[in-house]
Amino acid sequence: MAPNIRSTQQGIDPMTSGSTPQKQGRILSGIQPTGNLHLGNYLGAIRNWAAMQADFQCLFCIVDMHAITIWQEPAELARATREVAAGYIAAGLDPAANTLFVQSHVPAHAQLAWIFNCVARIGWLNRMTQFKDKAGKNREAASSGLYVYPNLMAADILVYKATHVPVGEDQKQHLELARDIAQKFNNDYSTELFPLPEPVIQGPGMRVMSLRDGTKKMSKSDPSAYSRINMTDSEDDIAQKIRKATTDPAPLPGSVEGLEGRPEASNLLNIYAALTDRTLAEVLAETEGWQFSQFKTRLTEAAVGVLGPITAEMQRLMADPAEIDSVLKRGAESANEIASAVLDEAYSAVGFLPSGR
Ligand code: AQP
Repeated sequence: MAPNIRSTQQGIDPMTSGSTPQKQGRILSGIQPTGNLHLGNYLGAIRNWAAMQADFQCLFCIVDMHAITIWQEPAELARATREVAAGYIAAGLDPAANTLFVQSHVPAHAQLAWIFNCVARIGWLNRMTQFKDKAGKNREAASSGLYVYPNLMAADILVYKATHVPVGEDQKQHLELARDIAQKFNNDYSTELFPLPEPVIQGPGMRVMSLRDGTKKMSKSDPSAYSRINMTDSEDDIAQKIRKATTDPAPLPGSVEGLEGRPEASNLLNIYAALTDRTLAEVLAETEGWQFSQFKTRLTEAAVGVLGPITAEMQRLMADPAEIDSVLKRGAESANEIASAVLDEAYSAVGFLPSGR
């Protein structure tokens, strides 16, 4: 059933509110609006976040400020921001029960990030492998925002005093840095303002790989449209992309060991297992000895079965941008309420005079 996105987000704190069951902590998670949402974002992140809603107070952010650390066409950034919002809602993140918002709508992220630019050491940032990966060979030409990206990510988390952060493998180092920043801030300013956020393993730790190359992550920015299944793809698109997915000549093995050295087969079978909520071993028991053509038909059915209703709901939402914008406005109000109070505490700890606002 489509969530009721018209209900109002209240500016209450569900962790302390008497009318809400006690939550285990506060989660902050986000996706960059850098292109089309894909199956990797769904299976590796959004689906797992949906499962956490009952136990945690969740803030689901669309991190547009992170996105522009690499050039984004303005009109495309705006489109992708609404698409991520639609994807969140359509995949079951309930904006009535959680806070769903755009990062740039909450100025406290940037304000706290500036303080963190002055807390984090250059040596810490120099160790970040993602900067090296994303900057590529010509580091001098990378934006300075890309370099301090982890300080902004620390601010995203700590401005809500988030206790838990769902992270994929590639973000673990940044979360460690956020903990180091929290610790150094607390030490430098003799405060206990910031909790040290804990990583949460996202579901089964699913990493979806490219359909063209089983050793590369499925990614929004991969130039090949055939490398990924988008959450807005039609049934025909999905069928065609799976049909064209790279494979090898051997039939499917009956055991996990039999997938060694077969990254494409391994990826497709992992996707099938995730889509059908089974283990890899269970899936291999079903598909042992199959040719890829037979398996691809079954995989397509599973992908269409899971993504079809989500895609339809995303399309309905994207046809009404005003509805999305009003959800995001309510989310920003709620997020600003928490973030501005934490920012005030941080300003006071640093010795900034009250602004009288
Ligand atoms: N292929 C993937 N498999 C599993 N999880 C994935 N995630 C992304 N790709 C996969 C998870 O989605 C969340 C949001 O990621 P992001 O958009 O903020 O950044 P990203 O990881 O850099 O995603 P992309 O698609 O690769 O974007 P670009 O191409 O812009 O860099 C994270 O939780 C991530 O783990």
